[in-house]
Amino acid sequence: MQLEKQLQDTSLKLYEKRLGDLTKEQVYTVLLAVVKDMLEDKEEISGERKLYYFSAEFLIGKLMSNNLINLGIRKEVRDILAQNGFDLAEIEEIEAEPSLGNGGLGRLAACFLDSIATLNLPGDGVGLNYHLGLFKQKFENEKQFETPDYWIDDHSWLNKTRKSYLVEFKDFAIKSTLYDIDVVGYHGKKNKLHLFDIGSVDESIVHDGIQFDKDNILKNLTLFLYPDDSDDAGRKLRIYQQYFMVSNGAQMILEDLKRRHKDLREMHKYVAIQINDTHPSMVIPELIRLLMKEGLTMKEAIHTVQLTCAYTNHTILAEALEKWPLSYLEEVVPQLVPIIEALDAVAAIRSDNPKVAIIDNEKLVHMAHMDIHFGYSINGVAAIHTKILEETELHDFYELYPSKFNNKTNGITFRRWLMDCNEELTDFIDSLIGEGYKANAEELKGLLKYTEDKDVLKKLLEIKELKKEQLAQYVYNKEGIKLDTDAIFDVQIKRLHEYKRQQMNVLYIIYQYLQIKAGKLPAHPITCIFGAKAAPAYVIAKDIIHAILTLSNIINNDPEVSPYLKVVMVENYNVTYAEKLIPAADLSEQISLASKEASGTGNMKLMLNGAVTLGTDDGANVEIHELVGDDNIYIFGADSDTVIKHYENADYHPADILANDKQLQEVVDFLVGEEMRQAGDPTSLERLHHELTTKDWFMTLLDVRDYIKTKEQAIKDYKEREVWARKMLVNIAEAGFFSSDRTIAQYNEDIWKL
Ligand code: H2P
Repeated sequence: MQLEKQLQDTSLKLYEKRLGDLTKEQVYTVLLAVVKDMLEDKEEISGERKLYYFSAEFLIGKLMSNNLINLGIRKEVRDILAQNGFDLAEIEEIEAEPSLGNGGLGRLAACFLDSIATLNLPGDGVGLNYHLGLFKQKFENEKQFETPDYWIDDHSWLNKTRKSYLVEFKDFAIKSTLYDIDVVGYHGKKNKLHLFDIGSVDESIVHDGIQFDKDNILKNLTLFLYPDDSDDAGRKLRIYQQYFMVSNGAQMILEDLKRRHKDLREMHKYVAIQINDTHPSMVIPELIRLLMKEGLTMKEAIHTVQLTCAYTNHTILAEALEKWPLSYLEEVVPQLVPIIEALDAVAAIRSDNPKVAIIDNEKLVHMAHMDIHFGYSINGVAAIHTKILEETELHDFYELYPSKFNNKTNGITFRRWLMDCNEELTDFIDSLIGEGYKANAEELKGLLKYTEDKDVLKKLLEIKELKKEQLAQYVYNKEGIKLDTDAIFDVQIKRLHEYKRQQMNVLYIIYQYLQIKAGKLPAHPITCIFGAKAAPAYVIAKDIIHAILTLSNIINNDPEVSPYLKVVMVENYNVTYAEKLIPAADLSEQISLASKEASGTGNMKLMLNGAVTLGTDDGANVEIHELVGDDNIYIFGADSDTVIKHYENADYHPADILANDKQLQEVVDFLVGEEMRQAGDPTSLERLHHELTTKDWFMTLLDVRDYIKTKEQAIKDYKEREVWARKMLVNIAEAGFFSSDRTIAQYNEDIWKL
């Protein structure tokens, strides 16, 4: 009653009309205003010690439905809207998705914010408000093009605050503007996501896709996440962004401590800072600098900072472990240089091993090294990843600081990845085991008692069928492609990267296509669905997209093949699309080269929604495998020890494999055969072919045979519907471990101690 009145009053106030007479867009605006008011009234979570989660990305997704769930009013709102002639789902569609992240890293940060608030821990996010986000992906001529993602409109979740800080660079200073987004916990209080910005950003300087003048910092600073860093100007822009983020965050933290009359020498008693990947690493020297300005000696400043900061490593790929030339830092933030040099000197006293130096012989600053020396905790994001860090990648550091190392296996919030995106499954689970699992995810195990219950298994299949139909409708509206819901939905959705091996899936598709052409039909029709963005300057990743789209064109238009095989790559894959794809997936493709995928979180989301994993023993797949057992997962490929040895011995050569496997040679050569050249761009296809046959750095050909064999087995097994449904059930039941509530409880217990 109260809520209905609020909605009606707001409707009258904003539009001088009753709710029932508004357009859908107006209803959205009214609902947004009412929910924002409710959030405004929520109490903030407080405590002696507070966490600040610094991250370049927060891939928060649309917030309306999530906020309604966490406020506990979703059903009520749905009823009120229905009485007024509106469908809540349609209203929710209107919201623009914030474009503040790229892939797993940013989505993890978003899940963490949800869990931190839900566990009633005081913890805010600190990041930047990129006006045009990562980019919007467009497909033209079977290729990816990038355009600006204009996600901020007049009505958004951003609340402009009065907080502002002066950030000094070498040649100028900029005053920031702070926007906050309220983050409400499930039936709980709230924290905030702080997004810093500047008033002078000018979207009109962007032309020809996402080109812009990289030197014009006042106009470009918060335009894009991850601006192209293939030239000097781009790399410096990233330093400008990173420093802007951490200096604002650090100033805000110190301001708060002073307001609370705390002794800055004891900052660590009141503050924990989690450095998410290396992008926020400059927070360490910046805090030291600011504390010295407040009168601390360098020794005192270093002491408290290193008890405040903790670092999470998300990848062992060298490209993501940032190393900035000292000369760039001198040009952008010279005030940090003496501090970084002093830290390097302290590190050199602790160890004379050049491999752990902060500044190396080529005058490159290793940001991760600074984090490890001057942070009190370093964690990996899945058991195998942390083990590889300790034993291989960061072994020298592990010897130096064994007790700083710890593992925190990633997690996902079930509010978004089950309750929000799959209400049908949620309701069904509620009916079987009650709602306790929503607060204590381990209770999902209660589902295991139904593994022999035919009715339950049947109902699970029905829900999957329904979600597949919903997805098919959505894909048809967006992409104009008709999906056959009887086919297996085989889903690979993640950032495009060679180590994630979308190209191996491409080879499978070619293999299957040639089989069908030769009259050998698959055991069951299969639809291969991809969603992925490639970094704009990553040429081979774009070639892989081109190969997928070209294949999709050939196969979907071939009446001989398309009844058995279909290929779809959805445009502009994002959180919203993930929420449609994940509940509808049958097979979850997690096929990275073992040792390379730190954890993965899509694997957890898909499992929770009853998809069965087809994957390598990599990242969190290893833990999924342990939980569900051999019968409920399809594992293939070389293990991480074997892969690491191949790299050490430099003895992997794709040509050797091809020389001994004529059929595989034929599959690979199809990429540059007549059909593909006719339908696609020969230059791009040849480049990919050349890469695969001469280099294949991520060992696609090493695993592809086993991959094909295992996938064929999965397709066969899928036909045994009840047996398959049991696999689905076990996966859902064992997913509880992957709740980000568990992950965050562990972070708090071992690292933050809030
Ligand atoms: C990265 C890792 C994933 C990990 C995620 C969160 C960088 O995400 O590669 O293995 O799960 O961080 O820890 P992504 O590749 O999706 O951008």
